[in-house]
Amino acid sequence: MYAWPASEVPALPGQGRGLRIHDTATGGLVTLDPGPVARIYVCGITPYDATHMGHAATYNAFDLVQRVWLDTKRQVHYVQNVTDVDDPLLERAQRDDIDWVALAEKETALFREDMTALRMLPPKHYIGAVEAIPGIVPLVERLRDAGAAYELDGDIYFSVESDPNFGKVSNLDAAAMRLLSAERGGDPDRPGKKNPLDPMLWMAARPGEPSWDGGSLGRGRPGWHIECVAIALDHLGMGFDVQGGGSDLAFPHHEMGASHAQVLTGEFPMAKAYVHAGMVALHGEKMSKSKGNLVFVSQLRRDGVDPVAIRLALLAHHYRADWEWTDQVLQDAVARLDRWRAAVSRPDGPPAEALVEEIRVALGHDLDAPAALAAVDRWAAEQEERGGTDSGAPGVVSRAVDALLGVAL
Ligand code: 5CA
Ligand code: ZN
Repeated sequence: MYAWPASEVPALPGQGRGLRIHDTATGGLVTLDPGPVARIYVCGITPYDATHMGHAATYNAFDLVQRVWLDTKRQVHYVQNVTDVDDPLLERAQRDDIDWVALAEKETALFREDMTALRMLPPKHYIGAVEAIPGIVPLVERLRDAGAAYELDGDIYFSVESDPNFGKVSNLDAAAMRLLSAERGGDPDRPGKKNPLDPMLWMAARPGEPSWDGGSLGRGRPGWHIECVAIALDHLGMGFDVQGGGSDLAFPHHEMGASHAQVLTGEFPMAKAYVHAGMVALHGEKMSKSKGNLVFVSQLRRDGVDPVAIRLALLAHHYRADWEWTDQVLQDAVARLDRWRAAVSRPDGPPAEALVEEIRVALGHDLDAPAALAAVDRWAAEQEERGGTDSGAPGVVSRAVDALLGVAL
């Protein structure tokens, strides 16, 4: 499917820096050394409700990854999916008595608008689960033929025991995995499974639910994890640089995806770094579509909030931190945006080369956006207090925050 329009990324003077980033699988910082074309897969939305600040924060993190790479003159090959058929989507459509396709299309369209307004760089390939089905079916058949999948009342499950590296992405103990499996779309209590954690690869058609021709699998629809594996392997191949998502995707989603890919290709890991963003909360609880404690990007936009201020509010938190959305967070961002806009509209200022370097260093070190914002704050404060004589500096600052932080002043 089509994605959304790209905003311009200005080229900056000087030299971009490489990226060190936290990898959940190894539990520490890794130095990524992509070739001339960096490859990144970011898990997309399940489009049954509007984009909330948690989604926006997660996509902001992976937008920064790309901006750091673009600054090193690399190309970025970015792939994102849309889980446009899955249980929560079908349940919401039924609850609201609307067609599930119409619901998915409406919310995906709104997501595109939100991403455009927030200046998030679009993926090169934006792929829906439904359109990926012809590529998913042969993968499930291969897993089954390799003895890594089995049938249970017509449904096909992946056997986690077929993967010697199972567990190496999330590094959790069995009890934690079981708990999270039940919370996040798994069915550990279903009788007849070989291992309670085994995830579904292909769900046989249910009455009243959409289904597709699955060849030798019979009619049905794809499981969640194989969806992302099929799309990632098709468009990026094995061993790409980053798989990204919120921390709630480490297990089971990214763990199971790595497992499927391991059995399919004999290789581990599917991604060189598994990068996870922290969870944004509202009123003390993780913002989630299922709980309904949400602040929507589109609602803020309708209320007249400048999307650039929303972006600054996201950037004020380190991507790996769990944090709480409050009115104060937004007010602080609006005030910072005013200060920055005033600063870059003055005719001159202190030289900006050191600031550009500081932003690069901050982002290169595990995407430390708060440190980057603090550096811009200091430049603006110095300009206000002591002025400056460099007439090129405000323009350089403006281009740097645009290119590296996606902030248009
Ligand atoms: N379609 C799947 C991924 S293949 C999915 O998880 N969709 S989602 O709509 O539920 O979430 C989209 C992205 O937003 C995921 O990366 C998820 O981890 C992230 N996310 C969801 N809630 C929050 C939150 N409260 N804070 C931060 N990120 C969140
Ligand atoms: Zn995914």
